[in-house]
Amino acid sequence: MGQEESHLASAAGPPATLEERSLEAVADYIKSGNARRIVVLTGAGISTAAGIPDFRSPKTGLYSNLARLKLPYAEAVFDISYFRNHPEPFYVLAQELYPGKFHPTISHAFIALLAEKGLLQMLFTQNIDCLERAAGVPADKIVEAHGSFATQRCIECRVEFPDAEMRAHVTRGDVPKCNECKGLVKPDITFFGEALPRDFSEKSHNTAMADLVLIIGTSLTVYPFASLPEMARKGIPRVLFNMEKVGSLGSRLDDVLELGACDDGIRKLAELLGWTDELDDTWRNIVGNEDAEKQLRSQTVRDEEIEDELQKLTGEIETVLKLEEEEEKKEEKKDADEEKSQKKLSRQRMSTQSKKRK
Ligand code: CNA
Repeated sequence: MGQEESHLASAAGPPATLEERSLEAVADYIKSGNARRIVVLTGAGISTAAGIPDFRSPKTGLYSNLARLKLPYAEAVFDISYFRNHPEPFYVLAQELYPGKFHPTISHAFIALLAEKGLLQMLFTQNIDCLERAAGVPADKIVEAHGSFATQRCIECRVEFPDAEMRAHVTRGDVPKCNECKGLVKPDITFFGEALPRDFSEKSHNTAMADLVLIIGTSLTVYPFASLPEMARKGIPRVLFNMEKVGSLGSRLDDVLELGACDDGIRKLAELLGWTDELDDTWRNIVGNEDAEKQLRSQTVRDEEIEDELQKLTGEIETVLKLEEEEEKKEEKKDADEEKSQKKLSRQRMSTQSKKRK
C-alpha cells in the first residue's frame, strides 16, 4: 500500500500540478491552499468497514452471493421491472440495509471534516445508506446520485408514503402498499431502468469546477456516475482510494492511486495534513468509541462478519423466493383445475343438448 501503489499510475511524464504522483504531494497541494474546491465521489467500498456489503467484491459482495439464488440475474433485486412483480427480495435486503443500523466510517468523517474546513465543493455518492448525512456532511453538499432510503413513494400514483409507516414495514420485513391506490411503495432509490435524480444532472458540473477530485470505494461501472471523473479538467489531480485500479484512473499525469482499504489511505492523507487528532475526534464523536473500535478490527474479522451477514440475507431471500414459487404453483394448479371443470361442464352440456335433440 502507499507510495508503491501511488506510482502505479500508468501516465508517462511529470505531473502538471502536483510535485510528484504521491499522496504526500496531494497533501502539500491541499496545504498550499490551492485546493479549495474538492469534489468527492464515493461508492459502496466506503461503507464496507461499517459492515455493509458492496455489490461486486468477489467473496463479500452481494452479487456473488445472490447469484446462487433463483433470481433471473443478481441485479434483478434492484431492477424496476422485476420489482413490479417480485418486490419481496428487495424488502429482505431493505430490512438489512435500512439506515440506523450502521455507523459512518473514518472516510465518511473525513468528508465531513473537509466540509467543516470549507474545502468541500460537492460530494457525489452512489450509496443509499445515508452514512454521509449521518457523518454530518451538510445536505446542500451531497448529491445522492442513486437516491436513498430517506424518502419513499408509490410506484403507480407517485404519492409519498409516510416515514414512520415505512420504517414499521421495513422493520417487519413486509411490502408496503400505497394508502391511496394500493400500488407498491418503493424507497426513492434509483433502480436499474429508472432515471437518476435531477440533482445529479443539475450539479454534475461541480466536478468540472473542482481543483481536486477524490474517488473513494467504487468500481466505476455504473453510468452515468462512472463518467464523473472524466469531467475533471486536465491538470486537476484525481486521487483514487480503492482496493483495485478502476476506470481510467492512472491514465492522467496528475492521477494518484492509493490502493488498499480506503480508511487506511484516508488516515494516511489526514496524517500528512496534520489532521489525525481532529479526524479521530470528529469520527468518535459521531459513532462513539465502541463502534469505532469495532470498525478498527482487522479486515479479516470484518470480512467474516460480512460473509455471515450475507449467508443470513441470502437464506432469507431464498425463503421468500420459495414461498413465491409455491404460491405460483398453487395458482397454476387452481387455474388448471378450473379449466378442467369448465371443460367437463361444457362436455356435459353438449351431451345433454344432443340427447334433447334426439
Ligand atoms: P461496487 O461495484 O460494489 O464496487 C465497490 C468497489 O469498492 C470495488 O472496486 C471494491 O474493490 C472497492 N472496495 C470494497 N471495499 C473497500 C474498502 N474497504 N476500501 C476501498 N475500496 C473498497 O459498488 P459501486 O458503488 O461502485 O457500484 C454502484 C452501486 C452499488 C450503487 O448503485 C449503489 O447503490 C450500490 N450499493 C450501495 C451500497 C451502500 O449504500 N452502502 C451497498 C451495496 C451496493
